[in-house]
Amino acid sequence: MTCLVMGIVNVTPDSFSDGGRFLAADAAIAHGLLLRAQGASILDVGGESTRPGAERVDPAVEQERVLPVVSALAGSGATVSIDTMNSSTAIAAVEAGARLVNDVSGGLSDPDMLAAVAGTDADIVLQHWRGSSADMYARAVYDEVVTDVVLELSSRVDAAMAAGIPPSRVIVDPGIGFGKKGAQNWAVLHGLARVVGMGPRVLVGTSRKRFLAETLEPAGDEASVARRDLATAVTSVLAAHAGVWGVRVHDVAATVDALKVAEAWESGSRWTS
Ligand code: PMM
Repeated sequence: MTCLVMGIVNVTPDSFSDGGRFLAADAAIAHGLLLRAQGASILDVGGESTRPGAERVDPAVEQERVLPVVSALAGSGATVSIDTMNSSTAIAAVEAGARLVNDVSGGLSDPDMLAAVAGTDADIVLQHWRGSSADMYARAVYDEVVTDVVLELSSRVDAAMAAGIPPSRVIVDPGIGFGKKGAQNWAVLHGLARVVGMGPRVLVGTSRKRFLAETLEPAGDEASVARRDLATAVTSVLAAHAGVWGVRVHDVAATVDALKVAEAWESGSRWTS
């Protein structure tokens, strides 16, 4: 069971989880370096919030936020991913040293995204997505959620191939919390092995998301960040057990510890006296 940890470096004033604390480039860079020291294999830098109801950000503003952070972190030797739905930002970030493009819309938001990434040697994360954050819950209607997610992701992998990106450069992500309500997220996680069975590497992001808080507390109450981080460490271990390639988290230290414990548990089967 090996599973990479992708640490989240949000450079937005309105991210629901860091509340803009890392808006300044210097603070974001310092945060990224800390996450790397804690064991993150990849740093995911984003300049546009995707929380439900968030407004879109102009690509120029997005680039102003993320490019100094991408180039400093890549320059320090970190593997950097750029979390963007804009092809211009993706290309500028790859030029600044990013090795992965993480598109939560799976290439659907910007019609130029797949062709743009095809022209680089970056990998691409194609996330399951059914529309922009403003109204994503209106589209949370599924026949059978795992089957629908697998089929819709497969069509995005096909679109990437048609644009010239080989499957070896593709990572798929079931998009926890994107166009999915509470129990639908648990259904997808329960069926994660079927997403892994598609073939490409799989990334999963449960970190601090609302469906975790809903499970921890009776409706209406807000679970603390610390409790969401503990819950995230548990879901990340279970995702690793289901065979995912990576987990995207805020609290890297907690998830790295949890994965180490799970690995020690598994390697017990190799113990001989
Ligand atoms: N979730 C968020 C943002 N980007 N990218 C991928 N690949 N998968 C996710 O689940 C994902 C993502 C939203 O969370 P944040 O606002 O806390 O970063």
